[in-house]
Amino acid sequence: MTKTRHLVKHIYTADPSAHVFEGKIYIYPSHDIDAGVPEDDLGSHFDMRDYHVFSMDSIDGEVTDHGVVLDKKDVPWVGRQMWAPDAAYKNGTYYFYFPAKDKNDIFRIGVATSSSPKGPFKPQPEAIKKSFSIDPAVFGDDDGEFYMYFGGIWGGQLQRWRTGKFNPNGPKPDDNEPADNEPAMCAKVARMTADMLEFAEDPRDLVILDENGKPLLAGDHDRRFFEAAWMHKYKGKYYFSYSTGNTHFICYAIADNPYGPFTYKGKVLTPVVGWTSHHSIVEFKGKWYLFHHDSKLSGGQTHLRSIKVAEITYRPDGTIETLDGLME
Ligand code: FUB
Repeated sequence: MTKTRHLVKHIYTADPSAHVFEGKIYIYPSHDIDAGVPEDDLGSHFDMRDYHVFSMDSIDGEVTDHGVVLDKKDVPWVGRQMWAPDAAYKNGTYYFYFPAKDKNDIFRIGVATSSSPKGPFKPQPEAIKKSFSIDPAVFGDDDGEFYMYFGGIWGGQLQRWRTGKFNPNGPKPDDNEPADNEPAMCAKVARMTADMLEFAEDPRDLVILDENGKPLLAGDHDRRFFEAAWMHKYKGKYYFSYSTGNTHFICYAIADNPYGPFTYKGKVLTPVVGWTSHHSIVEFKGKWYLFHHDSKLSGGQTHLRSIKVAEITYRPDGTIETLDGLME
């Protein structure tokens, strides 16, 4: 493989969540479209309406498009903007998790099921109770428990939930953010119920500490969580990776358990072409890969992105070598 390659060229795709199911790589991305909505800091231009699933037998191999697996018109609670999804497998069923704005324009997270990793997926009639914000990543631990990691600030509305209730007001998308010298807002984590359809507990804060054991500050834009949560396990440690949003890095932090606290460790990926950066990390046939996206194929248009893959390397101490977002 060259250092990186675009995987899908016939439609625009973003936010790839990759998993190994039935011996193949399955990718669950957003399906970017040009809906003609002007760009703003709330991400209104990301007005996606459905999802496709892709698979490949080998990392260099052909990518198969399995077509539309879930459409906005089939989900009764959804108003608009179907954003970054993920999938999980348990006991013969595949679960597809997706964020979307409800009819009140509040982001919620829904779930749909299928007997095949290819879908199509049948949605639950309601969003997951107590779900909010965006970018679900569902991680299955070795003991059989599953956890959802989620959240995203500005367009993802996390800052509007700081009191525990949704605050719809404010002239700017970021006006409920903490001050620069206050602890940064946290991603959220919740254990899933045995049937995978609900949260088994109220979502908790996923705290990221700096090298001195202090929570990262809201003003630390190069390191604090913004969106695009992902969890993987490597040599018994929990790796939480995420996007820093307005500084465009993919960073990671490590913990000894799925709830943390996590300690910041470094960058996985430097900025790509385009505003957003979003990823997943997965092991396949003994090697580790970063699935991500950029806007190169659309000439840099923020809302028209294309998914990619690149190999990642762990150093002997478990840290990850930083990849260049502009690599070819
Ligand atoms: O694709 C829409 C949003 O852009 C995602 O939910 C974010 O993570 C960012 O990639």
